[in-house]
Amino acid sequence: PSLEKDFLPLYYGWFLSKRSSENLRKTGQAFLDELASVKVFKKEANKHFGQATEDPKVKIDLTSYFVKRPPSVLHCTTKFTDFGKAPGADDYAQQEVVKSSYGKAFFLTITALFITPRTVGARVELNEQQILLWPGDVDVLQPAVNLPKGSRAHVTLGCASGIEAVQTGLDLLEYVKLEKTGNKGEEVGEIGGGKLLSFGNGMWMLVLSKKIEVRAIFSGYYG
Ligand code: ACK
Repeated sequence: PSLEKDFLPLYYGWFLSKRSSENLRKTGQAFLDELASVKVFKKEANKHFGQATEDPKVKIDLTSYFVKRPPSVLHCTTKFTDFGKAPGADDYAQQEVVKSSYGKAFFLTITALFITPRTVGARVELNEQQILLWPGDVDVLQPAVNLPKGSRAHVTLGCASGIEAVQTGLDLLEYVKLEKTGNKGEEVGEIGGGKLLSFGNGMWMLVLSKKIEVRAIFSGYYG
């Protein structure tokens, strides 16, 4: 037994395989491209995505709007431990399930893609085994909105200029909060891949008709 404290990572999470990362990036890209050409989106986008316009000849470019993209393989954060400084970091790291799962392979299920004026991400549906690795203190929207365990599970695909990646999970919690209060979104129609829902305020979600399975390794990121 070491006398020294374990050196904790910046965050724990599932790190997608290179191939799954590439595929999910492409799917996200296709979503942005197609959304940008949807008439109702174009009409409303002006308000929320700055550069957009109603002029059908002007193409909305969501790819350049979400200018900050994860540099390497994509991931789904479980616990942000901030090298041990974050609240609950030690408790999380010391769990038997966290230690025994470290370095193990998983399949994650992606059920939807979403955007807000701040972020674009993929919604992850955790199974019973994966929920065991989910921290108890992260599905919270201030002030005091507690949402079901795993609600925040996501993969960040991009952020608008000046926005940090932590925002993607908070944006997803915002969707879950709306769903909980009975706002299931307005069905806009079918686009490639699934059903497009509008929640207002620049919040758009594509519910995938065929869920996407991605391969991922549970591990820590040390930066
Ligand atoms: O996209 P993400 O889930 O959001 O992955 C990145 C990763 O950690 C490295 O920055 C997430 N992250 C950053 N700060 C926090 C935080 N305070 N709480 C939860 N997740 C965070 C970020």
